[in-house]
Amino acid sequence: MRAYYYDNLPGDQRLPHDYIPSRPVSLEKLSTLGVKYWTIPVAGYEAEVDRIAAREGYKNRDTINVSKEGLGDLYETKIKGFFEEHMHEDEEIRYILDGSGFFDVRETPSDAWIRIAVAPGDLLVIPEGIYHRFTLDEANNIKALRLFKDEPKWIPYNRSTDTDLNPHRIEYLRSIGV
Ligand code: KMT
Ligand code: NI
Repeated sequence: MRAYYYDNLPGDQRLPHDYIPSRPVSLEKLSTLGVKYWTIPVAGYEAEVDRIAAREGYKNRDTINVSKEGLGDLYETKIKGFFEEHMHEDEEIRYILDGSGFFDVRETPSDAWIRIAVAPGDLLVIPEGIYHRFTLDEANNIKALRLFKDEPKWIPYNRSTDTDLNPHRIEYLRSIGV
């Protein structure tokens, strides 16, 4: 995992969009935004992921393959949807099994984008209520375990004046002390 401020320059979302020189973001900074992170070697990952899942109450899981092959006819629509700025009413928990990609999360109160480059072995928890988006990188492939607490709540609520008033958004801002 590597996190840095997104340069906001126009151009392909799959490019790194790293400032020159890069403006790195620390794990502590991510933690103040409620983003949690672990690294677990993919070889024999099951036991460690099970342990964290039990501790954190992640009862269910499935696998998602974001690639042309994995998504078929849904590919273009999904890729567009993932990159719309949105929030969820539950955590978004991803353990990367293969490939790579970028999760962008909004820093508050600056509203700057922080880009989190993920690779196999990364376990990332994006808190409920945070504004975020996802894109593949130029390799165009990622395979991830999606973990969830109870019923999957995958609904993306695209950012708007309505989401600013969503109770999960308000609770998120309270939780980070904003
Ligand atoms: C999501 O909800 O944005 C995704 O599942 C993206 C792909 S998982 C690496
Ligand atoms: Ni999401």
